[in-house]
Amino acid sequence: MNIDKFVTDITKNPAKAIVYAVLLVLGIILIYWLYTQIKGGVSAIVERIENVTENPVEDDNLTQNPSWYSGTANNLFNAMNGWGTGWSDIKGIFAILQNVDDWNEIKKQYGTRTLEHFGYADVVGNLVAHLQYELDSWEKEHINNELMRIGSSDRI
Ligand SMILES: [Ca+2]
Repeated sequence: MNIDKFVTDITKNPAKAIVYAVLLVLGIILIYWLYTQIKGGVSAIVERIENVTENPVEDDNLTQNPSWYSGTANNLFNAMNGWGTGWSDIKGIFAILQNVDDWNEIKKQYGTRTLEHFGYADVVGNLVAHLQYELDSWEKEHINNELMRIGSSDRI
């Protein structure tokens, strides 16, 4: 675009100048909004990873055999990985949990894994992040009620 022609054009036509000004302001607002969304997403992931390391497990409180926790972490992963979600498997596992240490030990065993979604980006995250990604709002509410029952402050 010829700058001189552009300046002459908007000087002759103030309405056009107002339209350009409004578009410029909207553009700046959109860029700022995108920036806050990306920044918020990054800090949320870091926060979740820190939460996992901040939950110490009282071994004396564990109600299942030690091998059950790593097996259950694998079962939860398998229920979520790939197409669809094995909701009945996930629901059944949460019904077994009796206290916050049972839950924290599963989170510890789960660590950080990668969910493969064919045709979509893979999802790297911990157990809480993966449940948030996989479950619908009704399922999340059910899991949050279970987390409250066992005395965990985690929410999906
Ligand atoms: Ca899935």
